[in-house]
Amino acid sequence: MKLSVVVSTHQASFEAVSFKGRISESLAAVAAAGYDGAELAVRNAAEVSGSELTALAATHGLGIPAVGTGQMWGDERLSLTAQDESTRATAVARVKEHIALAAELDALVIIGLVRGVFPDAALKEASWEWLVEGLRELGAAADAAGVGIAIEAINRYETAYVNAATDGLDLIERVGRDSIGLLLDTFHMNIEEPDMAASIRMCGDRLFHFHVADSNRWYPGAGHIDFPGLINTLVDTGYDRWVSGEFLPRPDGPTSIAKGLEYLRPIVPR
Ligand code: LER
Ligand code: MN
Repeated sequence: MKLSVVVSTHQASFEAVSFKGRISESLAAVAAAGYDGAELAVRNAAEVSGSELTALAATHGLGIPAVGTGQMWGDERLSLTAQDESTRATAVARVKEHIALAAELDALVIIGLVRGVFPDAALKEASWEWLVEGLRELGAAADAAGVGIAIEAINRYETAYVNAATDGLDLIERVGRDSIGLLLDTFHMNIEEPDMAASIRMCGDRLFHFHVADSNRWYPGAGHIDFPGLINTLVDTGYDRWVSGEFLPRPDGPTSIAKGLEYLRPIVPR
């Protein structure tokens, strides 16, 4: 398994990223800290260059496991379940640009809050249909581009769509596309999963990506999640993808990534 942390290519309202903007300096800091890669949070794929990012990551010897899309929701309120049809179409079109970027970077695309948050009660069924339709269209584009999509299970206080692993597996089955798998995030799992290790096992090879933050969303080791047990479970299930730190930059970005790696490196097999 390889270790990465999340950095944002631009300023963003989402807090749990290690660095924002000044991507060249951010990647240099992640590499200097000893990580294998940097996951990129990208609001608008049209504002970054895949070839420049590939070259920059290579300069620092870093892989890019995944490209996040959540800032489209966080900063522009674009979502796959927006009531307004043209907003949904824009969200799908913009995620397709992420898919093209991810193809250049050899990365996954993450579907987090771009799915939307809380539907109006009267629109609940329609909203789920919109979500399935949007994901089918994105899944087809991802299949054609040879890119994987990881749908993230996110806790109930942030969204009503897909809070736990079972919800994610149900949705994936409904969408019916091979390119789509799940992203589990220990911060959300600690709130939603009845048994975190059992949920990892339940996902099996549908688990495409793994976010780590401790119970307080600080770096792993700063709270009470049993990371050694969860990492052992990942190993047992044959997971050999990335473990990506998505935690608050506290007390500051450099300290958090250093402490996170100091804790994770001895327990995550290379
Ligand atoms: C994004 O990966 C995440 O975990 C969510 O909490 C975004 O709001
Ligand atoms: Mn996450």
